[in-house]
Amino acid sequence: MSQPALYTFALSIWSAAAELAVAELDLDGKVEFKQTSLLEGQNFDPSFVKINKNATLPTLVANGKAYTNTTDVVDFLASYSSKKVAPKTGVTKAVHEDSIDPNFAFVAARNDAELATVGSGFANIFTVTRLGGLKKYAATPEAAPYKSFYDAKIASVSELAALYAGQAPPAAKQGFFNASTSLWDAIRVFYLETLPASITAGPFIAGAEPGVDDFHVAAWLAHIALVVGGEKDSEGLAALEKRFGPVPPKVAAYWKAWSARDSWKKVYPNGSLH
Ligand SMILES: N[C@@H](CCC(=O)N[C@@H](CS)C(=O)NCC(=O)O)C(=O)O
Ligand SMILES: *[C@@H]1O[C@H](CO)[C@@H](O)[C@H](O)[C@H]1NC(C)=O
Ligand SMILES: *[C@@H]1O[C@H](CO)[C@@H](O)[C@H](O)[C@H]1NC(C)=O
Ligand SMILES: *[C@@H]1O[C@H](CO)[C@@H](O)[C@H](O)[C@H]1NC(C)=O
Ligand SMILES: *[C@@H]1O[C@H](CO)[C@@H](O)[C@H](O)[C@H]1NC(C)=O
Repeated sequence: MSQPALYTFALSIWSAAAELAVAELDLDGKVEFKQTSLLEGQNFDPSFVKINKNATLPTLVANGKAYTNTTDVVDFLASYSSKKVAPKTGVTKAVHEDSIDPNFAFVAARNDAELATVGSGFANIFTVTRLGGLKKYAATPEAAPYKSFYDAKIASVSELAALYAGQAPPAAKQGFFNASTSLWDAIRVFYLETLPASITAGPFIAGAEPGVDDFHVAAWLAHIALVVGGEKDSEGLAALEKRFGPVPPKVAAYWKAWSARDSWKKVYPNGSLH
């Protein structure tokens, strides 16, 4: 029987949840990693869209069955491993709500000043390069069966590129600022209230050792820390404090417990958050 194939990318937020699961569940060497560069838009290769109609990472294929979202991928890994950890609770669902989408946080801007910063940085490069890959794949004959997916994706990524290029109509820009403001308001609530409330005995949500919820939440929190200015894990708590005020003690203990683990060091090499 062939190994499960796990499609990930080193800079992808949700791939990190699956990668933490692989490391924590002693599945290293038991899963075949297939690097898929989001930067180049490789996820838009029609052969991948055929596997996952939403073209997102992580994706896992085992015994001909595709697991196409992070929750299903991590649950598969947890059931595949002989090491047993605490199963997911409502926290996994909560951290995946669109209202606190960490991928949107990476590209969001609440005002002109933030738009100028984000629109001239890595988020812009990422938008332009993936749009290039997207258009290239969309033009191939193999893409024809998925035309509506490609059309919708090209429209939404082009809209972001236009915002960054200063070419979006004022109403679109204001709508983007509004959506970004709502996003950060919801992130603040999750980070300051939902997360600490979900940690009971600590340091992890599941207790002394990480469980399924923790793989998802760690990936989310690491990325939010990056977006608010913590490039390295050693700078994460200070960056979070600067944006949101004093770090809830349970969250500080959570961060320290995670960043000391071998799995974390593997997924965030050299402490570089993503
Ligand atoms: N709801 C999805 C979200 C996954 C997702 O957005 N993945 C990002 C990478 S972290 C992605 O593949 N984005 C590709 C794209 O938007 O084209 C899940 O839980 O798996
Ligand atoms: C694609 O995303 C939509 C919206 O999030 C979801 O309802 C649908 O189940 C996803 N499809 C797959 C194949 O993951
Ligand atoms: C993940 O995909 C499964 C199967 O398509 C679906 O039932 C589930 O609702 C999805 N979960 C999330 C969080 O999108
Ligand atoms: C943005 O939010 C403001 C204040 O809540 C509101 O007045 C305005 O209509 C919104 N604009 C758009 C385009 O969503
Ligand atoms: C680790 O980080 C340091 C400081 O940011 C950098 O100089 C070094 O090249 C990095 N090493 C690796 C292996 O990424």
